[in-house]
Amino acid sequence: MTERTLIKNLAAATDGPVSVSGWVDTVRDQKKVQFVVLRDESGAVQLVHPRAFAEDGTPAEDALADAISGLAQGTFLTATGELKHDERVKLGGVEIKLEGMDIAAAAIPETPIADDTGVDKRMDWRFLDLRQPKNNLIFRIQTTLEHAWRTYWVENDFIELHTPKLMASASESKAELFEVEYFEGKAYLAQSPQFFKQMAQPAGFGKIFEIGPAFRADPSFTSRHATEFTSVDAEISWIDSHEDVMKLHEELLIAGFQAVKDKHGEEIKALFDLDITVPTAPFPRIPLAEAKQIVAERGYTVPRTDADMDPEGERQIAAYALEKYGSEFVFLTDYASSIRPFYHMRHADDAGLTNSYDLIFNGVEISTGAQREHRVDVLIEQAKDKGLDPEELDFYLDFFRYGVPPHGGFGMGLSRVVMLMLHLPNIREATYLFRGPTRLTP
Ligand code: AMO
Repeated sequence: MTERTLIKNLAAATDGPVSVSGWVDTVRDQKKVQFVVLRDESGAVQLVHPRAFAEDGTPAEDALADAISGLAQGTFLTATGELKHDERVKLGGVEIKLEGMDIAAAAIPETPIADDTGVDKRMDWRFLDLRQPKNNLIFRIQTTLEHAWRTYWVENDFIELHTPKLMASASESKAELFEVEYFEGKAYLAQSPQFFKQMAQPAGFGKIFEIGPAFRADPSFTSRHATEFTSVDAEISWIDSHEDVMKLHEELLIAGFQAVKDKHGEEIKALFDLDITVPTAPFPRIPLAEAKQIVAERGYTVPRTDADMDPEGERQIAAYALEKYGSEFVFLTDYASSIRPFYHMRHADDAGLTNSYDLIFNGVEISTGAQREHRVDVLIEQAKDKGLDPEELDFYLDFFRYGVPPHGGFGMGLSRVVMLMLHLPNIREATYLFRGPTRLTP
């Protein structure tokens, strides 16, 4: 493979022969000198070529000049020449005096998207959109985040799972379920690895994690929902309560944010004008009922008392946590059993509340976690309470019939974390290829 210099590293390189590869951004074809701005995934640089003239001042044969004149925006080429630092050059303080070009792939002259193109059309042309260094950085940050999480898990003796995404029944509520034809019968796309990550507990795995796809047939068009998303899940045994799950969650997020700040802090500042704040534990914990009161005192009433926080409620409680505790993260705890799934453990002294939480980051829910009900008789009652038929859940209930440690865990949307970390306006920006009710391509 050819060694190549990333454009962002040119400023720190010494003057002399250099070779860079990238896409043509603009060509300024002047009478005496030609300029080409070349971009790669890390930045842009100016290439310059003074045209050749005969002694009498008439243009001389100049194959390189002809090639430059014929360049279309988006053409991918390798340029060789002499790197020169020059403070007067606005673009990075360097330029390359061009000596040769090797065109790998010429582009069609009309580029379908420009800087001001709307997000939907940009998604149509996602590969062009992703060429932007800012967009490239989003996915390098995501890589660092996932790597830091895996490192944390491996160092803490977790086992990585890959649970099946084709299922015989729903894994969350029956709403939002994708049904697919499966030979003579039907299958369903996994909405979360919930049942199978719990199964790893009676299997004796103890601590597990998974980063994998989840599917929700959610018809809504919001800035935070996708029909397919990457779910980051963990499940641990031998817990006393959901407090142990929240502690794990905090440690994991701190490790991830620290790694992102260390590796990309400067680039994030330069491209997003943002300082990454590494959170500190403990994150504030506020019971949901109290959070609703706090929000009401701030002048916003969540429409229904028996419901989850709505988006405005989440924004308000996040603003409160930031003002009062200086924290971008806040756990909302003790959700009512009426709005939680049957498998959440209920309070010993108040069956109306669960040992569960949602984690809000910069005003949006990024995760749900809970201690699970592991006593099979209680679990069956809770399922019935939710109108579920225990017979349909028999495969799941079996996990609890042969000795299961008390356990709990959480599920977290990867793109939501990235979106909120970088203050992106929409989950589509933080998803490589977004899937929504009207988007199945590219
Ligand atoms: P929940 O349904 O709250 O909990 O999902 C967990 C997290 O997954 C993300 N998420 C989504 N992201 C994008 N688009 C969607 N349509 C979408 N739906 C959910 C969110 C959310 O907080 N099994 C439980 C978790 C557990 O208890 O372990 C579950 O799936 O960030």
